[in-house]
Amino acid sequence: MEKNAKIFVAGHRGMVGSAIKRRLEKEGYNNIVIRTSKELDLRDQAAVREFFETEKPEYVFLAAAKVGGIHANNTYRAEFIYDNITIQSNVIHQSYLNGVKKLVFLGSSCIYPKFAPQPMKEEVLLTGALEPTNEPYAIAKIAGIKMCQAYHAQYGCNYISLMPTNLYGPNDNYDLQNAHVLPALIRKFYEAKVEGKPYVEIWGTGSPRREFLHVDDLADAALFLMLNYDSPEIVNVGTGEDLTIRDLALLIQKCIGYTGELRFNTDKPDGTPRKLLDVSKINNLGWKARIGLEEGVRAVCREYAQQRKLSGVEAG
Ligand code: GFB
Repeated sequence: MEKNAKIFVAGHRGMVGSAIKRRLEKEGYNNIVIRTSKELDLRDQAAVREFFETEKPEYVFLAAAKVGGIHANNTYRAEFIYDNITIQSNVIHQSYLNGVKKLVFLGSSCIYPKFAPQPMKEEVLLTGALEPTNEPYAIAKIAGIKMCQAYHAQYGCNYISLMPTNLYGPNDNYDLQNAHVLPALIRKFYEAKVEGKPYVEIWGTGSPRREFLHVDDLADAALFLMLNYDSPEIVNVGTGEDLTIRDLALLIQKCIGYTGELRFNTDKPDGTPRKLLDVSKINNLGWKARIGLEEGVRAVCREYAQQRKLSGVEAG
């Protein structure tokens, strides 16, 4: 990929797309094409066709998607399947028709069966039933993987798929209902501290285990694979380490400096009991995550506090 190659980062305003764009710019790529969703609705087949025919990008990072935490996935089930299938179908098909040299598709660790053996190897895909709360999203992502593989098999397209674990970092969504657990808890602890609330509500039992990867590491992996990996077989991207939601809450509590109580609301769903990726494949290719969870969470807490324009919430 030449430094002046035309690269389309789809979803550049989201957490993943913005991290990929930052990473590309840092490496000196100087011909990045972007469109806001207002300028180009990726669900609109005709608009996507016109965009590809006009712009003719050479490389594509497909980071545009409808995403959210356990509540959003479970509530907006139709939007999660429709938006994601439509966006990825339009972008992948137009990439093929317009001679894109290589495309990176972003999946998710929720594509694997709910009770897959841990840590989850790439081979466990489609060996069991999915977690019901995010089945529509997972089915859409599985369709994206299969589409990339089908276009490789029939047309020889170099479209690769990576499966990130749960992500966090700059430009995350902090909506209390629809966010993922890590940003939601940062906000809850932050507001509880500022408002002097005696407790913070944590959804579920606190016992599910999750793995968290900083989005800058994911962007690094996406570029690494764009440059070094040419197979339609999926690749996991994670740290290889997980922790319970309770321990994540304790870490965030410490970073925010909140001294109140943690209360677990077991009326809320736990979701998958454990979701840890086996990352030996990407490690053997020569890539490893670099940002430790505590370091990453401290940075995000600090950034969140700054954004709220309030001082005094220094990490630690
Ligand atoms: O991050 P999260 O929403 O998604 O929730 P998943 C992870 C765990 O944290 C669940 C608990 O056990 C939640 O019950 N949790 C505790 C909370 N407090 C909170 C809170 O305030 N907000 C949220 N959101 N959770 C998603 C999938 O699953 O993971 C998506 O739905 C996607 O499809 C994403 O794959 C990465 O890890 O359970």
